[in-house]
Amino acid sequence: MATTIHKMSCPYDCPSTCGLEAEIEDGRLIKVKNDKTHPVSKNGICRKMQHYEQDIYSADRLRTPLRRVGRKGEAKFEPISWDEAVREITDQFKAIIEKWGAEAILPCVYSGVMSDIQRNCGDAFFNRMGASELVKTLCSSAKGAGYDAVVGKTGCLEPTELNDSDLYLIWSCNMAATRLQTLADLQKPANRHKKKILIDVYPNPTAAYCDQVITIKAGTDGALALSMMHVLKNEHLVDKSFVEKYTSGYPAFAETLDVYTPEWAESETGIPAEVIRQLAREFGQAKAPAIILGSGNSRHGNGGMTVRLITILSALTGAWQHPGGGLCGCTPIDTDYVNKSLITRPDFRKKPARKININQIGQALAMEGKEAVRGFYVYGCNPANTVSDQQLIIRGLEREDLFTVVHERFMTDTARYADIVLPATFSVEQTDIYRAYGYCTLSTGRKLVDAPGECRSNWDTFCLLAKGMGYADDYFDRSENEMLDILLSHPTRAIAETSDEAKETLRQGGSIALPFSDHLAFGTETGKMLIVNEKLAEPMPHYTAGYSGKCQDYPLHLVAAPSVWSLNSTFLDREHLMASRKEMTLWLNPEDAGTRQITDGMPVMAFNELGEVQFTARVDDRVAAGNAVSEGIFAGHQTQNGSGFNTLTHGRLSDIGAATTMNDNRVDVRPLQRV
Ligand SMILES: Nc1nc2c(c(=O)[nH]1)N[C@H]1C(S)=C(S)[C@@H](COP(=O)(O)OP(=O)(O)OC[C@H]3O[C@@H](n4cnc5c(=O)[nH]c(N)nc54)[C@H](O)[C@@H]3O)O[C@H]1N2
Ligand SMILES: Nc1nc2c(c(=O)[nH]1)N[C@H]1C(S)=C(S)[C@@H](COP(=O)(O)OP(=O)(O)OC[C@H]3O[C@@H](n4cnc5c(=O)[nH]c(N)nc54)[C@H](O)[C@@H]3O)O[C@H]1N2
Ligand code: SF4
Ligand SMILES: [Mo]
Repeated sequence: MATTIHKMSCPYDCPSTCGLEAEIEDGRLIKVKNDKTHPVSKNGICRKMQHYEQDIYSADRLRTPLRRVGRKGEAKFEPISWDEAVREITDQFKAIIEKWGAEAILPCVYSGVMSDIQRNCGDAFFNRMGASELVKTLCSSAKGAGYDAVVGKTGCLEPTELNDSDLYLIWSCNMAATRLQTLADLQKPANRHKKKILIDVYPNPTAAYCDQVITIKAGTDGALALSMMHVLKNEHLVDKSFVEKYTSGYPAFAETLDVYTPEWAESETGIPAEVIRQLAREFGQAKAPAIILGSGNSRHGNGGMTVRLITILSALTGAWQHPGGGLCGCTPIDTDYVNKSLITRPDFRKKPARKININQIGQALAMEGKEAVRGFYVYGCNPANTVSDQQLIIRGLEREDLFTVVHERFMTDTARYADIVLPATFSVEQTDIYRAYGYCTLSTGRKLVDAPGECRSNWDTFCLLAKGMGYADDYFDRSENEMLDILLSHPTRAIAETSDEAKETLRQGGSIALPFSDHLAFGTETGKMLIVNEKLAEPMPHYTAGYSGKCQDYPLHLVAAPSVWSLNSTFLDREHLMASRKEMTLWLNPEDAGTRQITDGMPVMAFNELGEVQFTARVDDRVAAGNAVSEGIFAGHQTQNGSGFNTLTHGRLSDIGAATTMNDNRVDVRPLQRV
């Protein structure tokens, strides 16, 4: 049988959106390799995607629609046909709408699939229905809001531009997991001698590639940024002409900096004042220092303010005017490439509906009476593992009067509670458009293989459900191929301006490189970087504590970090990756461990007012005192006491951006055995 090779994109929630080559033989995906012509993945892809075919042909994959026959959560189901499934779902939805109104139905989607058509097509269906609207801020919207508050719609550094930087501050980012290709670039001979400093709450795996590791008390990064700016000001390292020309508000801000001495910051951050001074000097003396900013420190009650302060810091020395200088890690693209409203169809919604923040679905599922959610439709998301307030979510999913549909590829912890499970497709079995969020690339991929069994894409499923609901709009008659053609033939201005060759690549399936941004063309109303932003409730940036800083009812600050071996709750089916990831561990500082008689490798219980979660202790003197850090998300059966990390996290929102604050919770820890 002849093998054919096709270009595709990684569909997952990862800043790289690697270009891949799929080897197809006899209608099956045999192998996935990196696309050597792709600007991001030319040198390789991560271990997770190297055996994509193992997921696609996994024996654990869902292959038919299922109806619940056991108790909720028991995962006892019987196979049914799509006709039966669609009838049952639409009958239930119609009955709920009739009795309680459409807002009693809540969709739940996040980032299981990141391509635009499959991720967003459900919005059209639920807009048409008039269902409750999900506010989708589970990831990094505080970071986006903090960055935008200073520079508006201005693209940050594209990682390729980091080749021109002369100092790297890798701040709250585990590049070894989330920006692998860029980390490889930083190791190239031309960049190897440039100093790399990691600022994190624990020595994450990127520490091995850094010259200096500074660990900080979680949630206090704003204090570090302010005291660095204090030093820059006092030691005349602020570029006055840059600040005057490109920013507004500095004189008033500068006056506030006097109190933020390194000694003050030492007491907040736990970093010795001398280390802060030295860091500020190195940063101030570099010509083109780059801050590579991850999302970790934005997932706090003060996350938006922290990112505002770091964005301002990145500019005060004038770095933004030099190639390679500035901030990398927010979105490098300052314009829209996909006309998303053609997919989401806001015009289908006849009147505004109530909004429910995804971080608070636990609370939403607990509402009673007229307010109660009666229908819950989950796709591309696994809230029973990935969303805060896990035990409250599970109690909600257990409600007998909640009708739950889960469209999934595997029997996830969320799917176990469904009344109806629908089997979903993988990226090679569907057509879509993919815009990277960490690089300047745009790609398309047409369906390459048929899905096994009766799996259907999100698009096809919503079209079927729409018919069942009696929605006659043309939208729901289209195929996903036609939807892609529509997107490409109603291009945004940015796509219209690309070359004919690029347009053809997108029509056929493949990747195009997009232009980098002009980092000095600030997308704010005044065209200047806003050090003081009068539109915000707090115009003057200053130090604020997060939830855990304000209320220290438990002694340790709990933080979630990404695992190299998984991607949120994706890849949990892959035995080899799971064997490397091992069990759930909790990193602790020796002092915090010692006072509790905890030693390295010991089973421990972390607890707070929300519940208890068992971990294996990992004691390391590089973890900042007061922090307790755990990598990765684990399914219930992979945990040690049945409870996952998010059992311990509240659904509280960030200061701006209404984002998750899952890194901003307090716990205590006790040993489960004697020394
Ligand atoms: N403890 C802890 N919690 C976290 C995080 C953490 O680091 N630690 N990270 C947070 C962050 S940053 C994020 S973005 C969220 C992500 O959380 P989620 O949005 O829940 O994303 P995933 O867990 O990656 O994937 C969810 C499911 O989508 C399914 N899926 C994939 N493709 C498709 C498709 O085409 N159709 C359908 N119907 N389903 C599909 C997958 O099988 C998977 O089970 O988690 C957050 N939660
Ligand atoms: N292998 C792998 N890749 C992934 C993911 C994954 O789970 N695994 N998740 C994907 C997703 S959804 C996203 S959003 C991106 C995220 O990718 P990035 O935005 O680049 O961020 P992360 O690499 O997740 O970095 C989070 C880091 O922040 C640290 N941190 C947490 N709180 C603080 C704090 O208060 N101060 C400081 N200084 N550091 C803090 C954590 O310890 C962790 O090392 O990665 C994506 N790629
Ligand atoms: S998960 Fe990230 S690094 Fe791995 S192939 Fe996908 S985009 Fe690339
Ligand atoms: Mo994310």
